[in-house]
Amino acid sequence: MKHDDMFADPHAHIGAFCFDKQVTQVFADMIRRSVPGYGLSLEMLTVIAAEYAQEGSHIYDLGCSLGASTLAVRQGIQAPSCHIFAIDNAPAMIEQCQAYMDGDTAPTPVTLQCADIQNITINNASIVILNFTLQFIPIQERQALLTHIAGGLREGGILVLSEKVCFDDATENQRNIALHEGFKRSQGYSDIEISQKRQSLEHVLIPETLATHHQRLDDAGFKHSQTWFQCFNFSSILAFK
Ligand code: GEK
Repeated sequence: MKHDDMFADPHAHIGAFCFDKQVTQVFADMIRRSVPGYGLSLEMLTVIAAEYAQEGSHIYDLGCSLGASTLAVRQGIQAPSCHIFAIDNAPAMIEQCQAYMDGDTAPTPVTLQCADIQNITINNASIVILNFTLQFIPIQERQALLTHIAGGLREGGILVLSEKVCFDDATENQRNIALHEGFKRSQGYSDIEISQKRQSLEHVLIPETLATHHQRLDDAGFKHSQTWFQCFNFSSILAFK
């Protein structure tokens, strides 16, 4: 795993964050040291897959990056004749992801697709995963995507939605941002790395409140949604069709 030092030196100009080759090379280290609870989200995907993957159904990992969530669900699936579709629109991610899939021997077949998750077919699904991906979709396009996902899920199917979140109350919001930055410092990031990364993500990763997410899931046609994980300003929701 290559160490993430992308923002370690002072940059004259901070460009908008994008998922290019340089990010792909350090991504496994970056996400683990930046997202509190990321490892737990993967462990629980294995548990969730054992519980919710239905026989003969499709499982979608939307914004799969290097396939960590795909490998976690693949390990957990007990139901026969499932098929996983892992999709990302970053070519460098898909290329590296393919190499990881080739090295994994779990039986459920995986098809990788380099595509925008807003333009894909979703059908016959028992599990759809958005593990820290919706936050990169423009806010005004999020409802259509979730409605499309709900439409492609079987009865009894679920969506796992993990996101960075914000809070309506400014003090609570600031407190959680400070705690998240404390987490990053504990993982070895310096103040300059934290501040340059924050600038780079400013108009790229747009968090919303948990209440906004739950309301949108209701509007999309999910019967019920439950926050199953929260650590500071990172959360994961299970939504039930
Ligand atoms: C994990 N889920 O390790 N279409 C397809 N992919 C997209 C789009 C889009 N419109 N927008 C962003 N992405 C992974 C981690 S990372 C989270 C997900 C993060 C992709 C983008 O290329 C990137 O690979 C991924 O979504 C987000 O469990 O970096 O915080």
